[in-house]
Amino acid sequence: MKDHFLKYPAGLLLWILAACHSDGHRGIEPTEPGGVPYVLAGGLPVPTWRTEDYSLVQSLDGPWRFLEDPDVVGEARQWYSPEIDRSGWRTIKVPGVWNAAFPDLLDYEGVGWYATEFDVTGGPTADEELSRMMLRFGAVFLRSRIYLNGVPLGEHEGGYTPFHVETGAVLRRTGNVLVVRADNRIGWDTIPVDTLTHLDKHGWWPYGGISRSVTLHDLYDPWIFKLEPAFVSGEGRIEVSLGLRARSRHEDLALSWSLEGPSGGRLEGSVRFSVPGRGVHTYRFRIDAPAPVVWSRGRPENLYQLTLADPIGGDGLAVRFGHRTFGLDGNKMLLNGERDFWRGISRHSDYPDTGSVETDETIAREVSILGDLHVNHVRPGHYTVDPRLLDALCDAGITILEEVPVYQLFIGQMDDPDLIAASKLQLGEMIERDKNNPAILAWSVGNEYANYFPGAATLTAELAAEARRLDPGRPTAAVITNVSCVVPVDFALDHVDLIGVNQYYGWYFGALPDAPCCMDTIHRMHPDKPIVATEFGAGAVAGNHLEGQPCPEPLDDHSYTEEWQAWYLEEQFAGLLSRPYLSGTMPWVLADFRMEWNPTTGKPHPVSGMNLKGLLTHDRSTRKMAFDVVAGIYEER
Ligand code: GCB
Repeated sequence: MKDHFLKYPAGLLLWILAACHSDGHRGIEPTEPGGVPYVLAGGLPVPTWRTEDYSLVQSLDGPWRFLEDPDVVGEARQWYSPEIDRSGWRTIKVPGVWNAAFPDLLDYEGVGWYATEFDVTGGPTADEELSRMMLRFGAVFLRSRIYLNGVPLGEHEGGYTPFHVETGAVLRRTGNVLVVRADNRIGWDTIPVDTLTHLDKHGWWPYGGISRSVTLHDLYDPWIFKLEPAFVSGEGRIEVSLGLRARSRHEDLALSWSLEGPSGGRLEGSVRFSVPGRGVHTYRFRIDAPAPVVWSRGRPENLYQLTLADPIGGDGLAVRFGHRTFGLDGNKMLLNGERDFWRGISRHSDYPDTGSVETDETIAREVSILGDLHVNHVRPGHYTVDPRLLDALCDAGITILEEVPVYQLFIGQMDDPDLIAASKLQLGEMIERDKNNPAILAWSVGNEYANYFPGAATLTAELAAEARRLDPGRPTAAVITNVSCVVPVDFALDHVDLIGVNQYYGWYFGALPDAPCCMDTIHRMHPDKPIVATEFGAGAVAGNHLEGQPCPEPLDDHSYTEEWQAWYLEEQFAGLLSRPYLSGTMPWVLADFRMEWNPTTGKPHPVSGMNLKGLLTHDRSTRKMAFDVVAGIYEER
């Protein structure tokens, strides 16, 4: 933040001029209620993902204690109590999920308890101010209850989005015992849901427990939870939306900001504002800057950083953002004004040793593999992924379709008001966290829910409306199965801007040449909406080859050989790419991953509990033949 250097003379001049024109103490406008939307989760507003965070006091990651609770006796036996003897508990590294950490718990679906002890090593010096602290959990799958020093602090549902609990007077300077009760049972009433298609079996591994970092924060008064800068339609003007949560009234606070541009230029200023009292308050202010340097896949370094000093003198809160346009023109997508085609891939956060936990290494390796595959776009999961992965994708110039885990909901689920509310909350938590990332092009409101039943209309309309309320500039998407190609009925797609179609012709059903016809049907139903082939693929066991047979093998079309998978994908691409209206192809899937039902085609599935449609093996060490096929097609486009 302190760097001032300017690399480019032209950029320097513009920034100096702009700095001269920006009035140092511009007023800040409180907005009407609802003027800047936000989401409340567990009583606290969901904060923006940040690159620097003045509120951070300490990380609580590291070795914790863990005990599984198959008989659900932990509460009755007070396992949350600081006095409990935990010498018999296992040790787990947090972030860490039990199914990956302990081989004997690979299949365990139930309750697990995590515990750690800590002293407060920073934050306010006065003991009475300790009560203003907050614990942040990056993600805990799926339902969690938080206890501090034996006192329940809060609960959260949703395994992929962060949540926060205030410590109140329970926090002590030393000898704190933090206990997390996590429950990874997916039910009819959770999001993701237990699906009717595969009762009790899930489409990806329900890795249970603490899967992202745990941190302790000092909630200053006021606490800045939201910082969203955006260039106004390509002009130099930046509108900044700000959200504060206050515990008291403040008159005439000064908030200083600094803005760093991609050319190394820097602007500074400050705004004054008053906080009318306790509660959540939102504001808007303006920064005059030179016209934006556009973020694009080719120029991913074109990012800005806006830093706010904490009004009472912390280290600063900084967010990255970038300017690009992504618009729809009939059935075409336009990125920065040019026709966009997603040379894409879908993937899961799933690794043999860490399960769903991303580390710096898994993220760096994944982004480098995506580069080798020549993709320009990714659907990173059927769920909200680690924000560090999204930042890394942004830095690599790979755009993103981020999805909420509204997965295969059926009648009775799609119209369940509680499930709609839970889906909406998870969608809101995702959008509020990630909105500043310019690589995210659209929000997907769900995958393969039963769009051919009327209940899909309300679900889709409500989710799309929530996405638009929070982020009016970004298109919404829904991903459907090929059922609507067979029976051209749909109740969802009218409510979203973009359509994703998953089809497995020639693998699960039907004949491969029918794949593009399926797209044609959806195109006829929605000629003015962009359509992306969001999933298609076939399984192969790495190292399994066709011996002495012509390829494709004449009779047996499901041999799980690398040749057959490669041939299948070539044929799919040939058919799909012949359709000029199509806006993208995203084979399923980057790497093999654990799933609970066997994605079988009628033949015995060669590796139980593993989806073998990966272009790479689960550990990413081996590339199947299909990897080069896809890389070759994408390199040429
Ligand atoms: C799908 C699902 C995806 C599955 C895939 C498969 O349609 O969206 O979650 O993993 O098919 O391989 O069956």
